[in-house]
Amino acid sequence: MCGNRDINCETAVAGAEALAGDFALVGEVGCGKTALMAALMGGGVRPCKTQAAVFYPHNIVDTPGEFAERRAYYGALLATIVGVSTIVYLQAANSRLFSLPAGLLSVYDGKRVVGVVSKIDLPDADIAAACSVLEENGILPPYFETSAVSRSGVAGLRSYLAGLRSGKDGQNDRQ
Ligand SMILES: Nc1nc2c(ncn2[C@@H]2O[C@H](COP(=O)(O)OP(=O)(O)O)[C@@H](O)[C@H]2O)c(=O)[nH]1
Ligand SMILES: [Mg+2]
Repeated sequence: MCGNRDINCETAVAGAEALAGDFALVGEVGCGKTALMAALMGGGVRPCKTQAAVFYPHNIVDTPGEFAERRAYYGALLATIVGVSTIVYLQAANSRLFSLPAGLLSVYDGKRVVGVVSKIDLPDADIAAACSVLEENGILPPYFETSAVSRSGVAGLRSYLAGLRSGKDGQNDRQ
């Protein structure tokens, strides 16, 4: 049992066990973190307003967009990501804004930062522009392009993250 009505714990725990991740999803409010988490988990998570960091088994963490967007929450963001080895940063395909000050994701040495362009199904998606935003802000390519709606790119990201856990480093090591 868990107290969050938006999470079906059995399904989410099974999804987390399969992924066995050790990563945190980070990005601006509404960029699709929780929807992507649900897609990665194979269900069990209802996309809804994320009010606090949500911790799943195996150190898989969904963060609220406010952690990235508001200076007052940077401490909370840093305290949350200190325990994970991989930060998955989402840039919505229809957004040109980068939600963090330069360098915040590299405060800790040795963390892998993976760039994801989310919501690629949107009619106003500009994937090339979103990739440029990531690169301009120090997140190195290659990037995963995903849609939680069409599920495009989700399996590739899932197997990359699962590969990190088993020490295979996925298809691309972005350390
Ligand atoms: N079209 C589209 N909508 C998405 C996608 N991912 C999330 N959304 C929608 O965007 C809104 C915010 O998603 P959410 O996952 O809660 O964003 P978060 O604040 O980053 O956790 C919701 O209405 C989702 O249904 C996507 O890949 N494609
Ligand atoms: Mg959320």
